[in-house]
Amino acid sequence: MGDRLIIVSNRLPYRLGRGEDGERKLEHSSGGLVSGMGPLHERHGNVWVGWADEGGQELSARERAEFDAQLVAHDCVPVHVCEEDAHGYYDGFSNSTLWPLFHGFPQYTSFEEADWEAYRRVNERFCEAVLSVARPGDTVWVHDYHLMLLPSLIRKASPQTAIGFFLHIPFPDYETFRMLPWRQELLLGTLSADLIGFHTYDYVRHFLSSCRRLLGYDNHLGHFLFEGRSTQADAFPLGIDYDRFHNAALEPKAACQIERIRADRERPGSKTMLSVERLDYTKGIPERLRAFDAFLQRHPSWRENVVLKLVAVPSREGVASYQSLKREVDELVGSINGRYATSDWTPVEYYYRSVPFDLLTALYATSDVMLVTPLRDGMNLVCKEYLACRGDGGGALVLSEMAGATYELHEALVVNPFDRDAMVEAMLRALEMPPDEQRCRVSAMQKRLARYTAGKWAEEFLAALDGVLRHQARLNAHLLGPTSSRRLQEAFAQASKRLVLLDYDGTLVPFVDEPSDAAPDDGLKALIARIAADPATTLAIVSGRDKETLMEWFGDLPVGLVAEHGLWRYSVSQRQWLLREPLDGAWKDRIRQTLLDFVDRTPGSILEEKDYSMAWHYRACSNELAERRVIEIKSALSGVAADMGLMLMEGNRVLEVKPVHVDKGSAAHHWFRDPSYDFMLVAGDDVTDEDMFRTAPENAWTVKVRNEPTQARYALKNPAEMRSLLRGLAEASAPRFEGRSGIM
Ligand code: ADQ
Repeated sequence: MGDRLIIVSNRLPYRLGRGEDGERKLEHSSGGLVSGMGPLHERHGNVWVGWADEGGQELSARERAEFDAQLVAHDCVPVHVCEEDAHGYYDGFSNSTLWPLFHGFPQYTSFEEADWEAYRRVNERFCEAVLSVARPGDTVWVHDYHLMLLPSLIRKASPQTAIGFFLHIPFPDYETFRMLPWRQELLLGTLSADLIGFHTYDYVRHFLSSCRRLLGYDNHLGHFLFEGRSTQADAFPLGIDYDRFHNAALEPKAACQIERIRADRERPGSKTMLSVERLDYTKGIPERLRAFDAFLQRHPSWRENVVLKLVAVPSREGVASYQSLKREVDELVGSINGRYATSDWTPVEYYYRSVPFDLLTALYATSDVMLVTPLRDGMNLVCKEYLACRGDGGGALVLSEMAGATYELHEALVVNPFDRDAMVEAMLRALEMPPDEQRCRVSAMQKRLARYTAGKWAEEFLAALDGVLRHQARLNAHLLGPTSSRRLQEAFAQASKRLVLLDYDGTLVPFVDEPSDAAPDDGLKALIARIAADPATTLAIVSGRDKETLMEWFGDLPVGLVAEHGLWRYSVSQRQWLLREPLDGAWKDRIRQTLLDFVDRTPGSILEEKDYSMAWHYRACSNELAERRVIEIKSALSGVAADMGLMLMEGNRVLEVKPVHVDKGSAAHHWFRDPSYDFMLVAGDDVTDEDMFRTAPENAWTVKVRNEPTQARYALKNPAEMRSLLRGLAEASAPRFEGRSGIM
């Protein structure tokens, strides 16, 4: 990984504010992203690219230039976007399409082509800004849903750049995500990153499932190959700057606020419940207010003895759903206060504004109960900040199970925010929680938060990115580049007797959902014919397919054929299929019904029956279901298989039952044992081809057509690259007969 980090997010860590004297000045923005990335940004040379937030102030051209200059002096690169695009990109696609849909609010989601176009254009503007400062060796870390196209734009312009992407909001399940008309573009946009981070493993799972179902990309423990590059998706739960919050309550400024808040309490001994957030429909504010209403209704003894302080920062006021939420909250607060307030008690104290840091920490430190009950929240930092401010180890946290933070904070009182009874119950438990229990729960959570801070989160993400880059470098060391390809072709041209063994599916043609749709095209056949036509070359297709299919496809060419992973070999000279060893296929009757039952129960799967093997294909099935079924089939058949000398072999989205000892390696041995070959090329793409790679003589050119760990000496990225290699061999081959053309 490079030495310099370029952080990219929608907003910069500074915005334009006004000092006490009314003068314009840069202000630090707050929030988790800034506290996580802040220390990294301050490291020498690092820069932050983002949208320049003018804080709603009208600026002249000269004032804007001054603002820019100030930002640049703080190692920021401002991105300027015209007003129309800014509206379509920010209020439109980011906050009226992605935000509601990703949080599971399809009813608030708009699908406007013009917004999407603005989003694309603004992502391109960000790309230009990144490229204007990027130098070779830099690492770019892109943040959040506003910039999901940016990784692929940067990758296209600068293929070698290390790119990380982190999504701060939930990634929805496939059923929700697939509603987006631009779903594939968004997935492809992020997949060009080397590492894709989410707050929780659930979001990782959802993302991987969408990649599989919408793009057909499989993964292995979150690793997958995208355009020949290894990419990883993983969970990194964001923390907070724990010490900053923990120490804040001890600062004189906050201590003074704390004193004031305590003195202002309407009644000695009364308690405070607090909620703090942006005014957003995902945060569950109306639901919380209704629960509080029900609480006061059911527990009259708490009337006049508890106050709910509701602190909501104005947010996205340009979006209609936020305007109606504001009205709803105003009305609910009015109705509760109207119903229960007395001359010296107001049940809900509502502050519709951002509060300064010292007041915020003082509120945290003095509130008996913190209510964090979003309907959906990627992580939620407020609950973590509250805990960090409890220097006394007291307080009680009511936390929604829909927040990503719940996974780390299970000592909280965890509630379903949609369940009003459960919310009322949790409020009561929190208010009545004995001090010992409070301390026990809070200190357990504090220990975890103090360890996994925002800084640690950033470090771990960058270390994981470094790990992915090292993994790629190891894999790429195997790639058959131009120099080794040339050497391979020279060795081929100079050899007097050559062997070329080629797997078919995934090696010569890409995978398709229906196995029978993968017939060779004319170009491929012409290419194989030309290589095989040279009398000095023996070419064989070594496949898992049945012999009838191979005969139909290649029977008219002078090529050797191996079917069913080595069970059958077609002898060109004898013009007949030879069975590798005498076998009995009676076992198929014993397991056929079991496999057919699995086909019925697994939509999209098919059973292929060959002479001495049976293959259950699940390429067109949902990933989760297929994974589960593979385990079930293995356990259903393991006993029978052992009794009958069979093995269960997993290939590329296929589970095959076949006799033990029959594999492509032993089939290829028929040629490998002949010492007169002075050139051997063996190519394949999946686990069954590894048997050939393992048994091939040391000097053979073994090539895996997938850039992943292998026994082969070299790797190519895809069948297209394999064809291009074969084209080179065809040109070096001596044609046996003239007049063939159309080599592709
Ligand atoms: P948000 O939806 O903004 O963030 P959250 O994580 O709670 O939610 O962060 C809010 C931040 O704003 C906190 O640092 C809080 O202190 C501050 N804040 C809230 N109300 C305030 C007020 N009235 N005055 C001053 N400050 C206030 C998104 C995702 C989250 C995810 C974060 C970080 O929606 O799920 O946790 O990004 O990844």
